[in-house]
Amino acid sequence: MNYAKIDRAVLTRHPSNPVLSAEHFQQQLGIKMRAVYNSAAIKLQNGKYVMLCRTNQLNHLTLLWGADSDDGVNWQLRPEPFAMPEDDLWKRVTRSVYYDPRITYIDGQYVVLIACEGDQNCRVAMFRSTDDLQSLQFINYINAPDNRNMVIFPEKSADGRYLRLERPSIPAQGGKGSIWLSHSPDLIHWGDSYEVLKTSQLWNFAISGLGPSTVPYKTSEGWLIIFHAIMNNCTTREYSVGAALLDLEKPWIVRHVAKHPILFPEAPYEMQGLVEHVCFPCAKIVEPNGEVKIYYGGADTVQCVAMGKLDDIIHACKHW
Ligand code: BMA
Repeated sequence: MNYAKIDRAVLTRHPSNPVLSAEHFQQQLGIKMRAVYNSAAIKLQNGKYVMLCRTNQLNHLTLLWGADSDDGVNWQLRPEPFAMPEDDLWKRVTRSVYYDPRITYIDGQYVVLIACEGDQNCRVAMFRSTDDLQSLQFINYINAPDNRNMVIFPEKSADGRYLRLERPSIPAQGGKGSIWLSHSPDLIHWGDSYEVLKTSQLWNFAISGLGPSTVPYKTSEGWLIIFHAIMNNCTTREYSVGAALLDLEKPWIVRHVAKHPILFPEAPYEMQGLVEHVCFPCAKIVEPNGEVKIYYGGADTVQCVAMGKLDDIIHACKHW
């Protein structure tokens, strides 16, 4: 029989998990929150780490809350959340939630994409920061509904265009379609789009949906992408974490994809919470020594980190 004989995990949950939770808000700031999860994290040019935390208040309305760290594991919450726009369109677009931030460093600035759900279904708001993520400046919404899970590549294409991965919702596919890639001359206007990875290429663990999750990382074997994968069953929707390598020149071509998740819900803080059986990544940081930190939400309730080695994840893409 030809099947992947998987003899070891490529990711290890950090023993400090969850690295941020509502309890940290209570301990550090004396504030009651309901949940903190699906947060973006990045290592700044100065070597410090910043997290943009998706935070649910007790009424489940969102705040985006900054946290700082010297090691990417122990986080200090800032005293106040980020100031967000206050205009009427923002209120309408984010009436339910704004969520699942992603941060890309490109052109000497941090570009932050945040999915928004409200009166216009899902749209993605783009912000930028030129002060090491101390503040965010709203730029624009960068899609007509319904599209989400957007991540911008950290480099432009050979012909000088920005690249993003995204997950447009396709009603004929139950709203949970494939990962796509689009191009832009200016980060605002997007097109020249290609389908990248379909649920049917992975079958069971991704059969109910897929979405790009973390900023692509360039390796000699291709652009490493991490995605979330959804499998509906009788009682739950399991969200696990997948990995693939995209062609360096034509990143809409999948060179290798792991046919098994590299992380799936097992720990109690992933199996139980506001939404059960969820590992949902929004960031990865690759250290100079090849250590990878994957930042993911557990059960839509707590913020977690899993550690691995770049070479092992590439191995999984090629051989699992
Ligand atoms: C997805 C997103 C994520 C969430 C997941 C599980 O559709 O909304 O933010 O973690 O569902 O509830």
